[in-house]
Amino acid sequence: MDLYFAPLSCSLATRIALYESEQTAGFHEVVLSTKRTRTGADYRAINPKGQVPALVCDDGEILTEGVAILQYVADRAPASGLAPPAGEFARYRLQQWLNYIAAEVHKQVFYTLFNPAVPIEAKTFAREVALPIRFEHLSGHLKDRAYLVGDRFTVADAYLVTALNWAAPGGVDLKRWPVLADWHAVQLQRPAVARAVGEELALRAAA
Ligand SMILES: N[C@@H](CCC(=O)N[C@@H](CS)C(=O)NCC(=O)O)C(=O)O
Repeated sequence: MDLYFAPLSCSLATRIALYESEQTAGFHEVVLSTKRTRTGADYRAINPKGQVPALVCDDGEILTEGVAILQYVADRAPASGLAPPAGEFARYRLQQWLNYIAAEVHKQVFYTLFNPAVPIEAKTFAREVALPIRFEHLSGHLKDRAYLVGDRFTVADAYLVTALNWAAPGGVDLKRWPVLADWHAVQLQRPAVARAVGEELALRAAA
């Protein structure tokens, strides 16, 4: 497998899932502003959408969209528990959270905050209205749970820790939601998460 990623972007969740499940993969950094890899290759030849993550599977199939990639990676290593088995109700619960993080947190909030083309009024709405609603919802769910789904770390947690990393650079003080701040701090201590974040921080610093 080969993962196309950009440091500290949403593709970090897939790197975390790979490390959590001890799967090997090649890693190819994409410069999102030029849509080229670090080696100069045209990234749109891999993913015409120009977005990370993209996963080139061992049989050559190319999978895009983070929530699909995360489940694919999890299903290749069922013993990791990164996703409940397909067909069990818990799998739909996982998909519920993956979709919530993708659609409501990632796109509605952080895409709006980070995209320079978005008008200031929309950014203000995202920061002051949309974000608090979503963070309250997540806080309510996590206040008496260690993980989003069931009693072990899943790819939904990998995606959420990735999204919460964006709070500080997005000008959001996560301490306003102590449950989320504490949960995020705990997840950052997981060896696979610490390794993935540390490696991508180093890449970002070197760029
Ligand atoms: N729907 C895609 C969105 C992925 C996405 O937004 N990736 C961002 C990085 S977090 C990106 O590649 N942005 C560059 C762009 O949209 O051109 C998914 O869920 O995988």
